Amino acid sequence: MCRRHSALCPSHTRSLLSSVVFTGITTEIQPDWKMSRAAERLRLLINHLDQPPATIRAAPTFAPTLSSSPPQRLRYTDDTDLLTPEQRLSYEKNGFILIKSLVSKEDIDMFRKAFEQVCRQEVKVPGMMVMRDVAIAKSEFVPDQKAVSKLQDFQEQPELFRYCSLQQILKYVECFTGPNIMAMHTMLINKPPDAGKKTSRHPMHQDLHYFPFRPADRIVCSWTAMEKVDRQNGCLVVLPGTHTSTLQEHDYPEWEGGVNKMYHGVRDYDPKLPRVHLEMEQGDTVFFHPLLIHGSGMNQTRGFRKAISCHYASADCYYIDVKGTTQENIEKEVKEIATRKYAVDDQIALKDTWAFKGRLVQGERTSL
Ligand SMILES: O=C(O)CCC(=O)C(=O)O
Repeated sequence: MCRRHSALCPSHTRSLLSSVVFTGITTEIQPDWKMSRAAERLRLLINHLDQPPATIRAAPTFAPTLSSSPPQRLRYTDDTDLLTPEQRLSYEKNGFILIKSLVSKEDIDMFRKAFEQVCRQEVKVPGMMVMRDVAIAKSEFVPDQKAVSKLQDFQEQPELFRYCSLQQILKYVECFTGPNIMAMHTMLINKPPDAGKKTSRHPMHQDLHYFPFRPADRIVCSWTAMEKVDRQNGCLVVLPGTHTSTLQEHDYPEWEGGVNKMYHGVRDYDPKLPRVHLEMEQGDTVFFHPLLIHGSGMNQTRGFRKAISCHYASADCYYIDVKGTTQENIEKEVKEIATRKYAVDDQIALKDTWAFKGRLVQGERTSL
């Protein structure tokens, strides 16, 4: 039986431990079943959490949820024998987890070279968007990477797309998505030195705003620092725990110096919420939930701050219609770009653009 669906699967601590710990039905355990050491540690840790356990119902996934299914504690992670109990609990609580030195310098050098080739316009990549910082694009035409703030949708560039298939990344992704994995959204972010207008900032947002597929808990972003990132060059900033909230309304922030295209921000969030600056070394990778509110600061250095990232979703996810939701504004914008750039029919729905660019990287393409 699969690791995710069944509350009966003895190897599935995500569901079984929950039933043990929170329903108190300890007699359900078969006497001959032995808890693994990791599971035992997890049980102890959960029992020692200082706050009272919030009852979280089994996330609606792909199989019909049994009405009698027990309340679940571990909602966001699967037991794949990779994450330690502490790591799982940290992701459950904070919505992100940082893994040191996950991608090698050699790989990063290759991604950098592929990026530079694109900037020199030596290759044309179908479907890829080459974006420019609003302040730099307006001021002058600068050839090469200085003009490029982001590559988006590089699934047809084999060297860059190799990032999305790295086994060491997928091993972690599987803990959040399960075994059938689609690479849905790819980016190489080349945050430029700020041109004095603060446009190199990325407003605080939830990535789910951009995605017409669910469930959110089966989506995860991996973001790898291609060089040292810190507060000076505009590292990621996250609001821990906000992944447990719902999708908020997003729009362009009213910034004096202008805002980059499609950089929507959460309209209202509590500015007093604790924030964490993720300072990282080259190759360090953070995995985070699509409802986690995050953004990045201004690049106050003279260098470019590079990161490569991919949003993965379980292939078992399903598309939703965003009509009548807070996501209508982004759908409108994406459709305008798609019709202008790729001459596609304006009847195209947001989900069609995603079905087109998603790529299977592990397992079976079951739904998306
Ligand atoms: O790399 C960054 O500066 C932020 C990227 C980000 O959050 C995004 O593009 O959604």
